[in-house]
Amino acid sequence: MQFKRLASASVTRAIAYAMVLAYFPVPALADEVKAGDLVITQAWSRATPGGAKVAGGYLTIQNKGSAADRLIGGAADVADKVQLHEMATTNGVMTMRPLDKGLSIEPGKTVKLAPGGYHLMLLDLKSPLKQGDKVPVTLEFEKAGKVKLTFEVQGVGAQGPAGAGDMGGPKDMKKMPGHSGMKM
Ligand SMILES: [Cu+2]
Repeated sequence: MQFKRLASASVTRAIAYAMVLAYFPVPALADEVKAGDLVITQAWSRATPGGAKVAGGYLTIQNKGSAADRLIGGAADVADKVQLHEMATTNGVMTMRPLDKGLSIEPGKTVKLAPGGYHLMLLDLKSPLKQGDKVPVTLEFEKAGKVKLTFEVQGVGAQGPAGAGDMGGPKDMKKMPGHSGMKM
């Protein structure tokens, strides 16, 4: 029965390993940008199909300080404008609206801009985004000031940065009005 015991031990180990991986996904994007008390990671965007003139921008912002900061805007060479948006469901319909007052990053908190929620919107793209592109974007925070980042462009249907797996966002982005059909 020696073999059986060994086999089950290795299965147990494999399961434990898989669980560890599930809880601590290996970050595929090592780029970490620090600006004052803010740490920004996983900045990514999505390839634009056809002649789409808008693209979303997603990232994770951690505030390690003791005071709130606020993301108030951004700019990118590739786009005419960069806006901060919020996606919400109103009467069963997904809509989005610009956050005119910016987005507060409370001390000790991590704010995620992701499909289906807060996001940056790159408007009037000068050229389409292609998978693998690295798009420089400058964000502006009330306290941390201007912060330069690079958005790594993922595939058209990506729900998260490379290697991060399913981020739990809505499965069917194509049905969302606004992102594909928005004209501004
Ligand atoms: Cu938007």
